[in-house]
Amino acid sequence: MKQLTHNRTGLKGNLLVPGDKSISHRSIMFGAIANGTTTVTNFLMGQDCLCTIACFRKLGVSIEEEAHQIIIEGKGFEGLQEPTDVLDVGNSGTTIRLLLGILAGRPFHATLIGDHSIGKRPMTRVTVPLAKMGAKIDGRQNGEFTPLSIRGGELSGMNYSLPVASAQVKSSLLFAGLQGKGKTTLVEKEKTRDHTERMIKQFGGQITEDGLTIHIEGGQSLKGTSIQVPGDISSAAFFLVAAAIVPDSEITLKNVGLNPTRTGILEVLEQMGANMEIIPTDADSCEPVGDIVIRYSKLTATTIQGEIIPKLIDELPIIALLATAAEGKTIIRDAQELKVKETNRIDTVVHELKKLGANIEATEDGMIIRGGQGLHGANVSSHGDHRIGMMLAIASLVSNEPVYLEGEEAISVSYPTFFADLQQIMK
Ligand code: SPQ
Repeated sequence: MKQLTHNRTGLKGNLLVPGDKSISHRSIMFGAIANGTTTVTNFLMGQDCLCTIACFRKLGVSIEEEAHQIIIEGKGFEGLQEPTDVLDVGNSGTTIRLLLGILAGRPFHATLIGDHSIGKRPMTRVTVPLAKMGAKIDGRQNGEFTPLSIRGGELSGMNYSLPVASAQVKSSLLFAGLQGKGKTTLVEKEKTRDHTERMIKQFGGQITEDGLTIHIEGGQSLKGTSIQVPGDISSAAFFLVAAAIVPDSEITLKNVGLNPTRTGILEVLEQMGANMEIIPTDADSCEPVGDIVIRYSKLTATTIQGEIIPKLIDELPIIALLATAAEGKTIIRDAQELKVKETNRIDTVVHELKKLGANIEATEDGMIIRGGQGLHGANVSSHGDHRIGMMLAIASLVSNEPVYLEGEEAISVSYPTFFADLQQIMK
């Protein structure tokens, strides 16, 4: 159990949050399937992305770390080799779902496993459409859960409407579409993060987007490039909320990714009355980046629903904490996808914040939080979910008694330097 700091005032300073997790995963995957050398700077050395590196090494790809860069020697899709060992994705949903799309077109067999949490996350959302394109995939409970085994091969393009708003499903099918015969057309339910689409273009591929419809031609070959990974807005979110709710705070988060498919948290902070400035910077990146200055302020409740949900899906645990500090009733709707993340994030957020005295209730597709009452001490748990662990660490800053966190090691999945960064703004 880790004793967390409580009753803080005045968080101050500048922070450079680590590289974006979604973009880091994709940089390895595209580097591996492109022809030539790809260099990646500001790669996130979190457990999830290290699992992606380990899986691609097992597929025969040379991936080295040199002078703070990751260097990938890609030999095209054809360069991937049948692994002699199981591919272990650890805790990472992104790794397993996107990897399945890549392996779907490879003429060999692979077995994919993950940790206890991965074993509970639904996979037919990718395995069913990949099978339609021609891949042979099986797994526990008819391919719903790991361990999964896949034998890829010749794929055909297809027209497919995604039944869930999911960047992982979309990206998996785009990787398969790149290898398929003919054109693949995908229609998204709602716009989700578009890092895969941007990266296809950055690696010299062709993809067209028209509202929620995406077209990709099969048989394309990609060319290695250099990728600058921006800071992860999902990691920055914990400190944005910390500064917004801890009295007398002012912090600046530098070099944060500001891709509009990810900035829902900024829209919510603005709606709630946060004192914030966003300063776009001119970076050599295909993703928009900028600095964010945020200060403590009085906050008011809001309603979060509809098409903004995919733009802040991973931030909903920390937004729930934000709402405990806002005057009035915050309602979160349309967020049923939270139930199939590393934990059921509706249940774990409600359960843990209640222990700290929050007035919060779960609904079928979200949460209702009545804010403005303050938090007290308790023993809390991450339940092995990195985002729950970090949310609770930020909650402790505004609790009036000590908070003890069990399972803090889960945080290394996406933010291995989280506690050191928190210390830096508490000096
Ligand atoms: O990789 P993983 O475990 O699925 O990670 C999470 C997270 O909180 O870091 C979700 F649990 O982020 C997903 C995100 O929720 C990362 C992601 C991506 O990189 O494409 C997309 C989202 O998932 P989904 O299921 O909505 O596509």
